[in-house]
Amino acid sequence: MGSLKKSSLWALPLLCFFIVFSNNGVNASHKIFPELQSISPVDVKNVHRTGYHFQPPKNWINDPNAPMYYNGEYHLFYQYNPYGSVWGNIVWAHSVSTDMINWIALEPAIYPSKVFDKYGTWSGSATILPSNKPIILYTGIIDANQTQVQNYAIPADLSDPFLSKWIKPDNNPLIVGDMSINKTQFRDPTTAWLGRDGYWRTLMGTRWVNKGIALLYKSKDFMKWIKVQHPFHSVDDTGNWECPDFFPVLLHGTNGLDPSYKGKNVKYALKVSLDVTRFEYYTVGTYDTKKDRYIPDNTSIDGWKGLRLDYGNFYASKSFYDPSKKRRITWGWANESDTVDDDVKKGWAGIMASPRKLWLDPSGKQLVQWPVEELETLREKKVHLSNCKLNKGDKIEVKGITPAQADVEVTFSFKSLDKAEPFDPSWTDFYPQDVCAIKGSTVQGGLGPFGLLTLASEKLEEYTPVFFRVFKAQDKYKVLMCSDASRSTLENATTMYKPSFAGYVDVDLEKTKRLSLRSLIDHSVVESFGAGGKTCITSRVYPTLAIYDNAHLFAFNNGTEAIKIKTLKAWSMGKPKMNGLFGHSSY
Ligand code: DQQ
Repeated sequence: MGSLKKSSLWALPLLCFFIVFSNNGVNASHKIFPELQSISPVDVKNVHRTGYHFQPPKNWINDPNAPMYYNGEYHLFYQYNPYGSVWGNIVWAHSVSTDMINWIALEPAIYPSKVFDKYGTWSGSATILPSNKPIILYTGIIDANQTQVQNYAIPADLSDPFLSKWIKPDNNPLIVGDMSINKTQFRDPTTAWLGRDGYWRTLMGTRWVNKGIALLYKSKDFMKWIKVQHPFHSVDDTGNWECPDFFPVLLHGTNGLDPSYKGKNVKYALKVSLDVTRFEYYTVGTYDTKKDRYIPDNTSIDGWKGLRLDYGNFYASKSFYDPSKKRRITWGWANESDTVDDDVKKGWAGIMASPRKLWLDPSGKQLVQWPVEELETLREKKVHLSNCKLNKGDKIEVKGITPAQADVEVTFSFKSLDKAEPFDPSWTDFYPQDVCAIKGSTVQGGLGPFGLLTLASEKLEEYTPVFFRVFKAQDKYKVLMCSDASRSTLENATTMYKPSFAGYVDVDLEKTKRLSLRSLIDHSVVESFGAGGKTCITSRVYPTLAIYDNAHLFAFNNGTEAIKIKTLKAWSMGKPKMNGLFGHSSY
């Protein structure tokens, strides 16, 4: 970090209280590499494997499928290649947990075996029927052209606490696209919800030419489904919609809702994953139950420039209602940013981002996400800093924890907004990521850039900065949050995808003059939550020097306005049980 002065570093410990103590405590999918998809890894490279994020012992993973809570167990299914570390041979791997942190791997629940899914078992969702019976809707591929139909599966034995075996009855498929449907782009059924009229409803993602569409199907008995003629929602020029997710959110408070909730004081959110950009976006809006249509609010941009659950490596997310804690939780696939060759060499690819509780912001305009509280059980050794001043060019090292596997929560404050840089009006047409690429962490600013340098090597040959920068636009301040992978690794300097991910943060700085940031750092992932989870960014990075005990963590300021670290708490994170018990050896 060229412009950060080392000399000022030594003075910093005098300016703040530093306490150390221990409390014991984008890859794409569907791209087929026939020659690579069944190469079993000889050995699995550990250096970038995560310590506490969800991943199987080896091989490729993509979308989270049918997350659910049932009789005391959380279930997570996911798209998995049992034979290699690139996409292909996809089955539904299955893991169970009582806390969403420690996982036991079971045998795959759903895999190609019948005429209605012989060529693939793709993504889908779980619904808990009123008699407390789980049922899964998933997409089956029935031929080499990738023709898609919708199937169901049910547990073989409801008294098995793990629901380890699933049956695919012979009356499948339940839904076959009619003549009007593009049958090779017709997939990923949502969790179903029950309307006042006694009909179940589910959505599928599709496209017509370049119009992205969420198709609605209705059923009285969950077996016979009819297509509602008009799309539930569609948007021109967004391309194929994958993995739609539709759910109600309460206007007030952070509790979640069952998808069939019929009370008052709700809004709805529709999230879609865009095949073309490999990003997701969502809108907040209303659900016209009479017309069976979703209408986004005019405060939500409906298209590629819309709000994202995460502005980084995060795709095909799926949420579920957890009745045990009355919350809605979302899971997303944090895809790799390295190359296919690297994945083959690593012997694995793909992790899940942390499970996040999600709710509606009091403004009613956006969703907020925060790692589930259970994650805090992994917090071990702790460092606490308070009231540290960071002048322009200062940085302070956070010592005493394991920076390669950590959880950091920090609140920055400042006295004035006067030094905020002007926002160039031409940037209005840019994605925030483009602005971050221009205004990176080394580009000196007024109010910011300030934030954290994560997974940093001692001499900063490698680091992933997560930071804020405040701009003054015509009528308001604009806060940019970046998670910039451009200097994250010395490896593959030219070929690796090293994006400067970014999003804007909708906060009223004039009132508070502070900004908070939480980063979950885990060897090859930095998952960050700005302003209490209003803006989230996940970066996948592959340091070569900043690994294990050689990784460092710093807080920095590179703007002329002095910044104060009001408080910073950082923890070493422990290692949960991760899919090791029954392993995947038998398939
Ligand atoms: N991945 C699945 C599809 C889905 C896509 C196939 C999204 O069902 O549309 O592995 O990543």
